[in-house]
Amino acid sequence: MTTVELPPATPEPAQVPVLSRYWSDAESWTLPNYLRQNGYQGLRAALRQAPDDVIETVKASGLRGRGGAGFPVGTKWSFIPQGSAPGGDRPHYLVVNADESEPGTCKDMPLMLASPHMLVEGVIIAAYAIRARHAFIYVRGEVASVISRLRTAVAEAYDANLLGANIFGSGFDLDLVVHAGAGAYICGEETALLDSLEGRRGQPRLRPPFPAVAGLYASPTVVNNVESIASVPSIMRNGVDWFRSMGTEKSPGFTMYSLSGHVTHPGQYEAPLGITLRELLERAGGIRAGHTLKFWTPGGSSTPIFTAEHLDVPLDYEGVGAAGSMLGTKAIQLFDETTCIVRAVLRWTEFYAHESCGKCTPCREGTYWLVQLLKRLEAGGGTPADLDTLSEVTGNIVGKSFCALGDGAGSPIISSLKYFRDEYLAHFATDDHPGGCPLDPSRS
Ligand code: L3W
Ligand code: SF4
Repeated sequence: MTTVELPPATPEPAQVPVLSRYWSDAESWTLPNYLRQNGYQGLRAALRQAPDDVIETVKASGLRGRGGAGFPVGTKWSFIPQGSAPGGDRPHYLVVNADESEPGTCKDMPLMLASPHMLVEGVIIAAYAIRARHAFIYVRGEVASVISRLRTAVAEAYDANLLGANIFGSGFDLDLVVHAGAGAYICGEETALLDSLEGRRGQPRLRPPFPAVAGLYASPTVVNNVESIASVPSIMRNGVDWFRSMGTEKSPGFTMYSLSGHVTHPGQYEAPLGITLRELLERAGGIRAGHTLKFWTPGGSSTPIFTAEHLDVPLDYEGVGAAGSMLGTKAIQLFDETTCIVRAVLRWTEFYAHESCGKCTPCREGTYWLVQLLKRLEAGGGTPADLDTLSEVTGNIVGKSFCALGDGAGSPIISSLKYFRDEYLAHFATDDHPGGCPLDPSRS
């Protein structure tokens, strides 16, 4: 093992791309290439400061969690009890939530494939700040290529004394483990993830206590999303003002928007927070040729849908919230006029019913019955009373389930009834036709 020599840092413009800047470079994932991209300069800057100062910097940057909830990252780090505070004597842990599985969400996997060292560097900085000596990256188990890429990067980091004992001669020690999950969406819920990491079946725990107080092995634990942690090195390198010069006051910085579905060029689009879908579509070539936008999700299937009316909503936490949805994971799934809303909602609901962990009755039983109702409605066999039942069953899940999966399952249903009730009604059989999707040309 030899301690790595860092080349001189180069200035960075306050503009995107930051996270995805080197994604198309040959072998962007290797340590030598990452070092040429100002890699580990953020760590060096952090290690020159006291851990509490690093937390203050991240707090001042206003960086918000990119995993769905938008909780301020520095604030979460500051919850970790220190010194003589209750719990301050227990070991601290950092856990990266890389269990990306929300329908439409596909930003963390390419980030880890192309720039695994950006995440590893962020992990070391975050662990130093919260005084953790052990960190884990909990990765979705199905994505073998990502797991392998991460493990190679971690091995490179150990060889270069960027992990292990006395990192950069600072006296700070850190071990990092890449742990593969077993393919359950619920393990993306932070407390289910911790149960799974401890070797148990992944099911959500009661909160509070939040992980920051009692997390992994009942010890203070920070759980952060991949993109949140990967954003930290650039803040440490370039400073708070640099970060805040992008995005909005309450949602500062840059982020990854994932565009999928009926769009000309699907993919990852890095942009300052607050960009609109209209602007993103200009970059992505618009809705596929000859078609028009019908509905879309701003942040994955757990966030209430939007329609073409919402093209100019600022895609930041406040803007999307004020318009009646959530920014979530910024997974923008786009659907044109050929898509049956009932069929789309059924597909999402089948996903939630399949992934319901079964711990609480409203979600376990409710999602099953939602699927039965939606199947009947989609096939044209329902009656208007079924729409009331659909709303009632959904109302008995949302806000009454043990974790956010139940709320997420209700989002597409409630919002689709708000915007497309007439299309649900148009599925019912009449004297003129046997029912079914009105967009289906074979319906006589
Ligand atoms: C200490 C307090 N810590 C809150 C921490 C808490 C967590 C974070 C946010 O769900 C959302 C969900 C999905 N003391 C604290 C505290 N914290 N109060 O802050 O907590 P919370 O409860 O607001 O959200 P959450 O449980 O993290 C995340 C939505 O994201 N979502 C899900 C995407 C799924 C994926 C995936 O594919 N894996 O990302 C998309 O919209 O519905 O609402 O760390 O501990 N007083
Ligand atoms: Fe499990 Fe669903 Fe209840 Fe969450 S809401 S605890 S996923 S059954």
